[in-house]
Amino acid sequence: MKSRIMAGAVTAGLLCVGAASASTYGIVDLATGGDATGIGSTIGSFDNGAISGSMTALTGLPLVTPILTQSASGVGVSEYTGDDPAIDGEIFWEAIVFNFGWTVKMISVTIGALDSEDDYDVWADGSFVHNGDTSTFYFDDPTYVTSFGVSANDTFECEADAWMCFFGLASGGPDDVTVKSFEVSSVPVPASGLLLAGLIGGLGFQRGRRKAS
Ligand SMILES: [Ca+2]
Ligand SMILES: [Ca+2]
Ligand SMILES: [Ca+2]
Ligand SMILES: [Ca+2]
Repeated sequence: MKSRIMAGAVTAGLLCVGAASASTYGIVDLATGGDATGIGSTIGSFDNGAISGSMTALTGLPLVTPILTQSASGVGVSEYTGDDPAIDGEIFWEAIVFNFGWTVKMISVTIGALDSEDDYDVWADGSFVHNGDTSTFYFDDPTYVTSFGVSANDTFECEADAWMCFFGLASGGPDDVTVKSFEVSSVPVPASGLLLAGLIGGLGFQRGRRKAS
């Protein structure tokens, strides 16, 4: 009876530790007035009070230093004066990479300025994970990263009717999207470590009791 009460107390303690460590870093808002700074530079930063990191504007256009842009729809990339301020795929791809500096668990990324012909690619630690055209993409659970990115690469297309596009009867254009927000969660490594230590301790405790009886 005494051992059962003790086991219960140990379990309750571990559950408390687990709950505390599983806190979320929440949503990082990249729209104007949100959590982003350094707009107008190649490398900016984000900080929502729970998590911070850097964001870098990239382009496939050679010999160009792209900069971060921002609107109510989120952050984008500008390759040169007059370029579409969104992450666009005109001639060369553009992308933004968000770097945390340590491992987080990705929940989702929400895309802004999404039109009918827009699609975007999502990257996790430099590897392609998704091509999509929905406003919010949910990562596979679990997806652990130190960085993720969003890119666009279609130059010109008329998805609905290619022949109408050819004769100028339908409009097409490059992918052009923004990153409006993303959500990340902490990685519960410390809790798992404590849980493991607790289990090992618990096994030792049981073994000790069995020997005594
Ligand atoms: Ca652009
Ligand atoms: Ca461009
Ligand atoms: Ca497209
Ligand atoms: Ca668009």
